[in-house]
Amino acid sequence: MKLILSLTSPYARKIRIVLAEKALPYAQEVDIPWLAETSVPDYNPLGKVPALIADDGEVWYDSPVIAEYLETQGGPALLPAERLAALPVRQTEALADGITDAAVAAFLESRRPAEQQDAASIARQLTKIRRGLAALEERLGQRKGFGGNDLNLADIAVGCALGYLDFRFPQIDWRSNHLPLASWAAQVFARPSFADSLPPPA
Ligand SMILES: N[C@@H](CCC(=O)N[C@@H](CS)C(=O)NCC(=O)O)C(=O)O
Repeated sequence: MKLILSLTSPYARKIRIVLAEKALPYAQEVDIPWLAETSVPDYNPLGKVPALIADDGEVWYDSPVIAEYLETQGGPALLPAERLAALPVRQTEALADGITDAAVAAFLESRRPAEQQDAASIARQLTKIRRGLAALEERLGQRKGFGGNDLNLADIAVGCALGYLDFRFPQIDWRSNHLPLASWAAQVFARPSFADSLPPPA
């Protein structure tokens, strides 16, 4: 298998962590989708990473679909096999990915020349992030993790969303406002799969 990725992509990080937790062998091809010379559209018409080239030549995107595919490839299960039981896990994944989407959108807007930035658009994305964090804390409740005792895809997606906030928006300081998420994250971030997939310094 070959993963087409950028090392700063939180969605690609999600898949790197899934591959590491499942101990599945794969090669990495770094390809920055924003560069003129990118080959990413050859794999994903949407021009986004991650994309996974399977051993049979099939190409999978986006990250939820890749995660579903990898579930068929062995290693510890990260999703319940029963479809209805998998839905809450996928719902938390969607919530976490949505926080990431809002953070990516706010970051891209903030990179535009100052006079072209839309402050209202950034504020709207930051509100989504705030609401999303509150919803995550509620979903975690008193549980040890989003998957109960065993790490699952929801834990991985949430960890990547929070890690992306640390990377691009340290000023949000989600730990101070969400102590249960902070203590959960301290455990999860210590796993080798998370520690080994940190984005390079900005
Ligand atoms: N929903 C997609 C999102 C992927 C995505 O937006 N990736 C970003 C990198 S963080 C990208 O490739 N952006 C390039 C673009 O939008 O043209 C997934 O979960 O894989």
